Amino acid sequence: MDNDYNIIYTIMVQKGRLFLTLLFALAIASCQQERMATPMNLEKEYLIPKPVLLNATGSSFLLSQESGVYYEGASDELKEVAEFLASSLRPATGFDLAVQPSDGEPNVGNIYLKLSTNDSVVGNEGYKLSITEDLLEIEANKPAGAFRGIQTIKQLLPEAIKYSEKQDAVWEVASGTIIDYPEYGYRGAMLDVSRHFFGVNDVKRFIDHLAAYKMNVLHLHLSDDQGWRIEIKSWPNLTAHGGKTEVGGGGGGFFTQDQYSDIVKYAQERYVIVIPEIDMPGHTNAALASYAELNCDGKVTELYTGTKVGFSTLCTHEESTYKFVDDVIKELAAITPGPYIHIGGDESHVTKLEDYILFVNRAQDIVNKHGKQMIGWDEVHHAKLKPTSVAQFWSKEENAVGAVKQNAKLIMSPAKKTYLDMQYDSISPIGLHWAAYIEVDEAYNWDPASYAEGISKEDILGIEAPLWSETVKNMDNIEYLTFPRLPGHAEVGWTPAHLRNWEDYKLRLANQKGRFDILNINYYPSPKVPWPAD
Ligand code: TNX
Repeated sequence: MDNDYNIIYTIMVQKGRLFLTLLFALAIASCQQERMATPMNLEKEYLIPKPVLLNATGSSFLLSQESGVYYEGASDELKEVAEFLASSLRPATGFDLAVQPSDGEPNVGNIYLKLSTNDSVVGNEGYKLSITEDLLEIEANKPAGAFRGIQTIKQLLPEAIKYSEKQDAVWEVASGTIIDYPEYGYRGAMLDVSRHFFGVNDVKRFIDHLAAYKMNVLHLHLSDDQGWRIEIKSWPNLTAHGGKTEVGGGGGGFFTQDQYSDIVKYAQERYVIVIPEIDMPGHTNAALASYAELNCDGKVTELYTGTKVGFSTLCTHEESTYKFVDDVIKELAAITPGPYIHIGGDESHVTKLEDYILFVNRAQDIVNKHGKQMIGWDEVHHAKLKPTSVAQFWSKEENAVGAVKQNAKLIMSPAKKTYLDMQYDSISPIGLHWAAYIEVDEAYNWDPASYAEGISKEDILGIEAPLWSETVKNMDNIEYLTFPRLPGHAEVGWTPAHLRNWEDYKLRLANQKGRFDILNINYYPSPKVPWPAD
């Protein structure tokens, strides 16, 4: 009896093993199949933002150890873009990807970047990508366009391209043609480094996120009641004292001008401009605590680590205030190659309207005097805006319309749609909800040109998604609120409204999960998005 059982048991174990072995073999085969499935249909690829025109040709291009990155002609800038592409593909592929000039099409198997004579359709940031079995070619009017095009190439390659170590993958791209260019010239995000301070490396990582989705503006909110975050050499106490703390009483911090310039350069290499904001005449407690002469009563205030708004103001009828504004703007303009300086202008609840108007008018002149265009939050419409000035719509439609009536342009940042610091829903662990709860579909489903009555596409430079940091303390927090909403904002700014559709977009967004995971992005796994299983 015992023996019988033993025999039966042995047979079962052996069968079980056989079964497991078979299962294992099948699993490996299917993995390999997945790994080896050559991308043949460009139309099936998951791109964000969705390109304007795409045409699949049913074969594929293979990047190999033999591939190089060639660039046409003598443009140093195009060479830098080529270098950027090569250096972002080298780690995961392990290929050499030598960068070389070439005055004609290179041999089979290479990447080729070239600058065309003016193609009026694709403009400054557009590109034409043509992928055949032989060649992967980007053609653009400007290096900026070629740079946007290489983001498309990176999205078309297997997601393993995002690893920083060599991966065992087949680096193929589906063939076809893409003609692509942005709907709006201004596509940005704002990071509030005042309420909580974030260092250079965090800001650079944030810039990488913007660049990956073809965004081109980083607005840095550099001063507020809780902290002054940029070194001003002629007013050193702004950072020495005013930069010392932050919301909740932490140690704060600030950027030296060298660190700021390093950020600007890093952004420039990614065709992102940095817009510095010094928020005035309200939101100025950090400055008022650092210099007595900025206060109407001539006394410094206490540093502030709470989250109230609207209680502080510069003394708008003292000349010393304008000397201060002039010095600050002068130093900032000198380290800001981009065309804009943001003077804030929001929620100046304790500044009388007539004083506010006087202040914004003078600040505008000062910004212009230092060769820059002024941006202000939508309340600046009360002042006499120049047509070169820009209002950032965040709260009141009538404010934005008021600015448009003065021929100023608009940046669209409606809080109900674009505020990255709004919670996704009532149980989001961080964020605020004074404007709305903004789920991922809500953030995506809107159109800047039809959002508000009295504002049309011609009035709009583009869109910006601001991340205020009252509740945001570290990079994990930044990413939780930024992802996965940011790619949607990028698409709203880039892709024409008639090509945008949530049902289609959510599948493309879901497909980004692998990339988020590889990059260790702490994203909110929204139930609205059909994420693939782990
Ligand atoms: C309003 S939006 C503010 C900021 C706050 C933000 C919080 C704007 C121009 N002003 O000072 O940080 O709400 O969401």
